[in-house]
Amino acid sequence: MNLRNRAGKAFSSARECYAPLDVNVDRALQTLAGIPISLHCWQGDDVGGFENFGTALGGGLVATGNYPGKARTPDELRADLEKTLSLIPGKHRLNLHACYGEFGGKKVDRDEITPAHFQNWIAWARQNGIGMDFNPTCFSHPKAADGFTLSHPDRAIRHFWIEHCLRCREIGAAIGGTLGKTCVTNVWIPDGLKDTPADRKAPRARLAESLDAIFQKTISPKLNLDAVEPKLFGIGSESYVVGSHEFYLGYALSRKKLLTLDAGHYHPTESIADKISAVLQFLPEILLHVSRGVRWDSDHVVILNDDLLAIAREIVANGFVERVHIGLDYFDASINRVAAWTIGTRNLLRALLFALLEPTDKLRAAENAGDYTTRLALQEEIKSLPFGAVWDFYCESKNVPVGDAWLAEVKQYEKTVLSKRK
Ligand code: RNT
Ligand code: ZN
Repeated sequence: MNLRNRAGKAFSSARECYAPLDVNVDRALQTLAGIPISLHCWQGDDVGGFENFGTALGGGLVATGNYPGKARTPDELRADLEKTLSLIPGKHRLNLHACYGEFGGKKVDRDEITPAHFQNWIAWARQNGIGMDFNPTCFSHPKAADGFTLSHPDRAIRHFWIEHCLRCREIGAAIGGTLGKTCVTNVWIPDGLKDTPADRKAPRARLAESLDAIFQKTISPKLNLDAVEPKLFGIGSESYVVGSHEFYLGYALSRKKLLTLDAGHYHPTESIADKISAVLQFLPEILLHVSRGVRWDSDHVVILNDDLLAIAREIVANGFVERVHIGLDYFDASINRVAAWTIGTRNLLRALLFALLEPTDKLRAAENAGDYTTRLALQEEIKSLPFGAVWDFYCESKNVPVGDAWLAEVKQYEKTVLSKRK
């Protein structure tokens, strides 16, 4: 029996297992095919970018490891992304940071960037039929070296970053317009303190004012949507982060912005899964940075664990697929970077598929009847349904490698392409 027949046969018997639970497997696969994941460009080169300032990675972001073969140029990064996209079922998106512009060897400062510096990326996205998202880069820069940007006490420095962020929104609009797919531009800043501040209020007041200045210009939400990303603590900002969760929740609500929930930005036992249905009572849309926190690091490669399943489940079971923009955010320099992208994205899709195969109606009926015994019993039994067969069939039907077959392709790519980058 060939692979296609085998996957097809396993799939038909899997479909039969889900039928008594009233789970429509075909509809689940259709829905999954319509959910784009925004792939973060920064996994490809350890958040390096293509500027010419010679500044090291900053803002508390640390990429550990020195696995060979990282992308050194935009063309290499695009080639690696193409390889990755060929191993992942469905149509996805690219999430680009401003420091990945193409500046032709010139020093173009962050307050000087224009859509022209991103033309190649936009053209590439168009060729590949994918949408794009965007991010100001408010770190790895001399004007962010003391740990403050939009909340900096120095007005001139604040204005520099305001100008950068405003330009990023305009670039986002150019991206959205050219591709005909709305761009989400996400503002994250590293501002914070290692030790106990004497003044927690003033930096927050300055941040609110800076954000208002950035968002003063009206940009059509068809072209670009603005998002703001909170964090509770970071490396070097253990005692105080200006843009905390409460700060940005209040900001997003009062200014009608998207809130970005990063899975690695909360206390270790605090899950963003529970926040989704809470904030979506009051906000029309949100952005997720799907990541994995491990102790003090917020950015490990996403694995198929309970946290990830819970996030996917909350999006799907509550009917939030249209209101939640899903992006990835992690960087691991200790393993093959194409594999890191592939593993995390495939896992996120598998979590979404698992959620789409949940017998939600049955679970809710049990819950509404007060029959928590049935709810728990079903929640546990569905864990051993043949979900893997459905996933394999999906990969097969989208012409991407089934099971771990993608790994052989990555190893081959490493041998023929990545290992040549010295
Ligand atoms: C940092 C934030 C932010 C960055 C990227 C590179 O803690 O999560 O989203 O990871 O902008
Ligand atoms: Zn993030």
